[in-house]
Amino acid sequence: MRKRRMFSTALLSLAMGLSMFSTGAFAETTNQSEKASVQDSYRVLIQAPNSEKAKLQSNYEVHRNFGKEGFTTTVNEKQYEALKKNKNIQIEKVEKVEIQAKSPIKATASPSTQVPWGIKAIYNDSSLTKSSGGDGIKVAVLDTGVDKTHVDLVQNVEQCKNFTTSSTYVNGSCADRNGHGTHVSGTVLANGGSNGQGVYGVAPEAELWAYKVLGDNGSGYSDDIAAAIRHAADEGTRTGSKVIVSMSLGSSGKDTLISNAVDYAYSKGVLVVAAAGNSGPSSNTIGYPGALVNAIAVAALENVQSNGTYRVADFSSRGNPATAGDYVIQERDVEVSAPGASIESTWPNGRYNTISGTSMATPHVSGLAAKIWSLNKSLSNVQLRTELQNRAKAYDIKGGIGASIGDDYASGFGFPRVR
Ligand SMILES: [Ca+2]
Ligand SMILES: [Ca+2]
Repeated sequence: MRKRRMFSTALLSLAMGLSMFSTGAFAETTNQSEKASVQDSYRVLIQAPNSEKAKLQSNYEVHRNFGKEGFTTTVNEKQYEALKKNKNIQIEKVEKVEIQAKSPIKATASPSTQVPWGIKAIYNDSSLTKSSGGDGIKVAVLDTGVDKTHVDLVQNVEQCKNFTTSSTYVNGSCADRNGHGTHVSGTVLANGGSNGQGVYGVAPEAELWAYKVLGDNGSGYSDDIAAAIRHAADEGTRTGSKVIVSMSLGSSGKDTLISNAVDYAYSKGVLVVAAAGNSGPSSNTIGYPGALVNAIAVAALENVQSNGTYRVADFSSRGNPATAGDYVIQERDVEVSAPGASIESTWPNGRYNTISGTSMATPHVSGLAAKIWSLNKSLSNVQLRTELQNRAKAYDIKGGIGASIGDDYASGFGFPRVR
């Protein structure tokens, strides 16, 4: 078995076919398809005419069925090469997607502060002692799962589902053996804990839908993510709820399944927030799904003042300079920025940790969106997005490489805040 590879902070190492799974995730892959060897397996999307489809599906176990968009399965190199020769079908590798965070520092039993700097910054209140708001808003965090018994989160966990192991999902299963999902969930809605000793997120009364779409190593497949996005939208419709999909993940490549799922969710009234990526500071390094027009791409700010404002972190992926400056969002534009460096939040086993990344910036915006929406439930997702943009314009970011007065390709419209 290939040894676990250490990730760089960025998603640049996403070369297709590289095996980046830890031992735990290997086991999951093996369960899904005994037919493919673990060493060189790919998740692929196959589109085929009905006659051909039946034959293929008897030979290759279907992982997910997307109807007209095709179906996904896991194949090895040899099978992949053979399928590529079949002129009757279209086959493409499914994009691998990763968390957008650097290595965590060190888990601790208690937080160094109950109100982390990012929460104070987004509230624009340096003496804030607790946060509030978000009641009734569902925040679907698509990530590595969550520690649903963490004292700071337990009251807010409403759904817990695993999309990585079956052709639908496993209800009640969202164990987080990575830490990333627990961390970003805490930034959205940690409530200080039932013991009153924990940390606060931005919107501590919002409800968490913990959708596990990434394995224990922080990597996952686009088909599972697309399925979870669609499920969040359908659950919003079924329950008559306002839903925010928060994705602290990304890849350098655009994926059709995720793009279509984001468009679907957006059309159903869901607000979609995603990390810009950690491949900065060069221009045009923004990752997907953040780069999609219907997703809000979030850049990361450091707790450092530069040029009179917070500073965009060097690692934060930049958008396209050619389409910046106009306060209009096109594909590959950064939309807003939020605290994403040295962020303290919840960690599995009731602990706390401090991490940096656009992964950490994203849940600040998702939490703010929940807080605003909870107070203005008549807003559509599009109106809520405009409100976030207007708040960002009110706090322009001018610090960091590529940041300047007005809409820029490093920070987007600026830093949206509570007030
Ligand atoms: Ca633009
Ligand atoms: Ca600016």
